Amino acid sequence: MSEYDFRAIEAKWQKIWEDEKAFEVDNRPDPSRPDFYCLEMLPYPSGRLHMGHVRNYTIGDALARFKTARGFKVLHPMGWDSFGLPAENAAIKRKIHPRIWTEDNISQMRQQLRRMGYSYDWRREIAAHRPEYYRWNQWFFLKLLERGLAYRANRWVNWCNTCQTVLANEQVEGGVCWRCESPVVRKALEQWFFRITDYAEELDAFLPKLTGWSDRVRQMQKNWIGRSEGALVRFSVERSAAEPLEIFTTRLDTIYGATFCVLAPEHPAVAALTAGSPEAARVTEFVRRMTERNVSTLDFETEEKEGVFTGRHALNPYTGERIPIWVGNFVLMEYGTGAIMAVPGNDARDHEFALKYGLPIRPVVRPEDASAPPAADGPFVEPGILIDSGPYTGMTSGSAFEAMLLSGEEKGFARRTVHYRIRDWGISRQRYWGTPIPVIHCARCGAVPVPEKDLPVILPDDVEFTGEGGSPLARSASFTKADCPRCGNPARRETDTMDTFVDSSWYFYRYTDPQNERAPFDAAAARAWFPIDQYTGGITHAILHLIYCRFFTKVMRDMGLVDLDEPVVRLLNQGMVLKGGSAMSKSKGNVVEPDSMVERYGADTCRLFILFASPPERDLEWNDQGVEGCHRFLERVWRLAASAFAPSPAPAPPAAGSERQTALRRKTHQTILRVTEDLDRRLHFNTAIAAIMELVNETSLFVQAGVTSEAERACAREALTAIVRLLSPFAPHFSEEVWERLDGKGRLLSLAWPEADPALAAAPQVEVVVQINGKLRGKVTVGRGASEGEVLERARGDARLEAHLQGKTLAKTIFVPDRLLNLVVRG
Ligand code: ANZ
Ligand code: ZN
Repeated sequence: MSEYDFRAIEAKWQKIWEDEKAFEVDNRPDPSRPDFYCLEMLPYPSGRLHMGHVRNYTIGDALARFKTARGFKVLHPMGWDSFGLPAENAAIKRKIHPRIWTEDNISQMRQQLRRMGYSYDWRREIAAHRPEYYRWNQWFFLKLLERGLAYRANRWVNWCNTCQTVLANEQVEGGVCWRCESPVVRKALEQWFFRITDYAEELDAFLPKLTGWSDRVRQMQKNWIGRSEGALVRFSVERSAAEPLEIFTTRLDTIYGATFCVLAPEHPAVAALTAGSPEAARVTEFVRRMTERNVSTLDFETEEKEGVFTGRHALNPYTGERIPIWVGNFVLMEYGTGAIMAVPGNDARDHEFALKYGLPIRPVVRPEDASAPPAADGPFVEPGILIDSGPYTGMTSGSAFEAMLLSGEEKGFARRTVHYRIRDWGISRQRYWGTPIPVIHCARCGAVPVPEKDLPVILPDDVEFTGEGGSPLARSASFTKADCPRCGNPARRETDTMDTFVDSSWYFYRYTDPQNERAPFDAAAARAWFPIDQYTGGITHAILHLIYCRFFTKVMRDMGLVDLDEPVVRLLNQGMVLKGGSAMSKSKGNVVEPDSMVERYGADTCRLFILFASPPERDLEWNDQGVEGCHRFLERVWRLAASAFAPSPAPAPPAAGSERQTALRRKTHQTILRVTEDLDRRLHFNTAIAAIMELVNETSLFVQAGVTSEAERACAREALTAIVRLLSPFAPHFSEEVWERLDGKGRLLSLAWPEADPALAAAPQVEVVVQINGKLRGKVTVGRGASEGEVLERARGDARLEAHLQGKTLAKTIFVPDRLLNLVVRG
């Protein structure tokens, strides 16, 4: 008997799959095979596959293989999210060009993925850093510009003076630059934005339709979009011809309690309000201090509230009351109108501010339940019943809001509005390793888009990576020198590159038509595969990546490129891989390298363990004994199969066999049913694998007890073939090898999924005697092992038995499983 030589077996099958182009699919619709788009989030090519990747891709691969066996035509592609900072840092540290570093990493990781036996159609591979790909990012940028969805504006960024560069929030660690540790400052920069806010309403409204997404992710997106219904109210400024101040509130019902107004430090009215007044110097100083404060430590919820009085007053349009106007750090210019009315009697932040500066506090809403004890600390902030609110006193918050709005609308100082917390998407990065934004700045014509025929704008090679002095692109003469496409005068090329989230917002469309040179993809190709039936990836992308994807799809729909509203039907966010209770990480020193696992146990063992150890959405604790156990399990199946390796034609199992034969056949067919259901409905790989393990146990016992007759051999073989076929999505090399040895010909891959015979799977029936007060009254037929409750229910459903029970109360039951139910009744 040969050993389970996983090294030879895995290499052999990987070569065969490659030679036979086993996973290549075309785009032609096939009426006999429905299509299934199985997608996993593409990795950043760091150079090394980690267990998180392995988990993500094993889940996707098991599903892709299962669906293929179930008769679907499956698209299962892979690519590289290959732009981004690490390549640039490597260039600075090791003096390797980012492209070379990236390409090396890609070939290493592609090799690692192949070793795992994943069923990708590698002809469809894409990589974001290649001009064939990123030219289409540039093309999309031009289209968004045409549609008014891309624009340039001045915005605050995190800036490091030493490195002369913009830092992402993650690059600011404790208020200092992650690289040089000098303090991070705020700086206003001209940057490019995508107007995702135009789609805020739709992005929010479609969330309930994403029924194949978890509630958790939908809630995270909902919070991020942050829809709030409220009102805009105009407060005129006392002794001023200037425009009234417009404030945004979600609690118009509290307006009788507004005792002051607060403007954001950046509010454009601040300067005019204070000009020439004695407060001007203090206010200017405060505004300067606030706008320069360190953004990274800015957390508006916890930051100590600070402000200054402007010296001016506003008039409450509902009450005519005169209230002071302040400037405060807890009001954000980016939200609402950048101005609020403060109701310290009913709002926590306003309350804190009023206490600090001795401003009046006047509650105007009380709890509906008047007997409820007053809140011990702070104001009552919930909706309730109005007090001290003129004609609105006594109304509920809800009806007061509506009544006040109506009156304000009639008089022209209030209107209904909806605000969204989501901000436009800032896509500018002052970096080299990204898609160049296709714009040329001309002294005469301004920012001029690069004409479509001149795409791609290619990243230049003559750059130096020092890590200092801003973007390396800005120092490349060959790159920055350009003629204005409009007037032909010498001009300067834009040196910002795009956020890498742009690359990943539409890559899955490119997989459907990866070589297209005339368009990002052909509409018919996308139509053949979309929407994505299953998308698997980490929860860390629950917000940004998945919102940007949805936004891009909606824009593409409005451009007429695709005809769907949402790209992803079912979303699975797999849990993390932990060791010793915490996520595997270099700093924790608890990393298990996929390569060493594959070396030691083989890819199939690794895959099996990962799927078996935990349901996909949960975190998975790495466990060496568990891996060992999965390996022994495969060895056990191998030995079991080896006893039947002689490739003789499998005899048909007998129609009616001995009890022992029937029991094994039942288990076989039950397992097929169970595994199929677990994978079809819920992606419960772990319970599916557990069921296969049980079948292996029963089959071993059956074989150990001796297989002597042809009929017994047939039953054992039926069980064994089921085991091998059911295991194939999880341990594909192993299964193919065993199958080849059992069958002598053919590929498991080209075989349909096994079908269970429901009659064979059904539990055998037994007759249970039903007595009432000790007298035999009838019999019911139930599945063997039926519970007392099931038998009783069946008895009640029998008209003759029920006649004996009617109007009586059941005092006691005596139940002997599979035999007898005695009912003691009274009355
Ligand atoms: C008066 C009021 C009374 C408010 C009350 C709340 C409670 P959401 O629900 O998150 O949208 N606000 C408006 N613009 C702001 C800004 N730019 N910076 C900081 N706060 C701002 O929050 C809306 C509420 O947040 C608004 O309703 C406003 O305070 C404040 F008992 O107005 B409210
Ligand atoms: Zn020009």
